[in-house]
Amino acid sequence: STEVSTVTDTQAQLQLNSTPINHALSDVVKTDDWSDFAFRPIRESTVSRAMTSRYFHDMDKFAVSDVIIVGCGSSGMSAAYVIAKNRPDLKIAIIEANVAPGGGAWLGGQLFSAMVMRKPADLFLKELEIPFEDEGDYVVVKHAALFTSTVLSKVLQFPNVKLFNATAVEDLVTRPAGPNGEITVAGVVTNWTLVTQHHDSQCCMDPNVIELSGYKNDGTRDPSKKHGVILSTTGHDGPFGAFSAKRIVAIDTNKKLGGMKGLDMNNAEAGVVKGAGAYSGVESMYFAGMEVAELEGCNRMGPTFGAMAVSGIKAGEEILKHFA
Ligand code: AHZ
Repeated sequence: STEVSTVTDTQAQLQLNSTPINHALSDVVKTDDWSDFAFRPIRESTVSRAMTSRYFHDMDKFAVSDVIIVGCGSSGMSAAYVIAKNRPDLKIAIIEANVAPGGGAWLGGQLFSAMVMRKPADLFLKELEIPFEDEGDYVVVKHAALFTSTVLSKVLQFPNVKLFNATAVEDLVTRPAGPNGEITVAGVVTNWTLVTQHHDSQCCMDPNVIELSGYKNDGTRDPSKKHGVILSTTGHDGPFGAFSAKRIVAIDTNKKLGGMKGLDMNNAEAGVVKGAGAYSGVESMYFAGMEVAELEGCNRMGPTFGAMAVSGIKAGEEILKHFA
């Protein structure tokens, strides 16, 4: 009888093992040991061409862009989402110096996972269908990476958005905009970030440019068209951060860099949202996120991200009004 029971156990075990497992390849793999599995054939040069042809097509397509977003952190991504969702006809180029887009929003703070957002920023999370715990005045996303990966995936799926990562903005293209020395920004100067980091060790490695739309061949504005804009969201000062804010005060001599002040969550988040949007000193230039704190001298807020999302949304809305 012991033998019979063993057979029954083994049969039950086999039964369990043969429970169908559903996955993407179930329909093509029909053997237990995957001996029938094979990839389709490919040439190495085909892979190379698949990448390069698309990259250079995109460089060509976005050489003139309607919106150039500098920096792909939480504020830049939030702005890109709002602009791209509302205006699928605008060409939006996002330039990110890092290989990994997302800026500081992969962790909540001090390498901790959870991301805090003060209400009403939870409305943006609801729109993006990002789950959170409701703690009354604030909400918590279980991992900052869940926020960042979700916004990023939505932004990247818009056909009118191109992310150029591992690419640094090295300067702004400027043009005269009035009789009294007024200027407008008309594009960005770009380079591979690895090149940007080595200008002091190699002889001249010239950059590339992305121009804003709405200009004629002689560099003057085409009055029949809405001109493009730059939104800078490069975060607070650092090796790359506060890039456009620092450049703009060198260009606009009436403006002094405010400099980010000490941590005060309530004042910082209100200040950054208030200061987000069009920069009055230089036409076509917009700011959001922590770069606003550097430009205008707001406090920092530390690890609470509501103002990053909301300042991006606010700047995005102003840009949409410009194109309306
Ligand atoms: O790599 C930078 C980052 O991903 C990128 N960036 C900076 N300079 C650039 C340049 N060209 C291209 N010259 C550049 N890319 O900009 C991104 C900025 O993202 P971030 O997350 O640092 O900025 P944010 O303002 O969106 O979010 C700030 C989050 C912070 S910092 C903070 C505090 O210190 O108190 N608190 C919060 C919530």
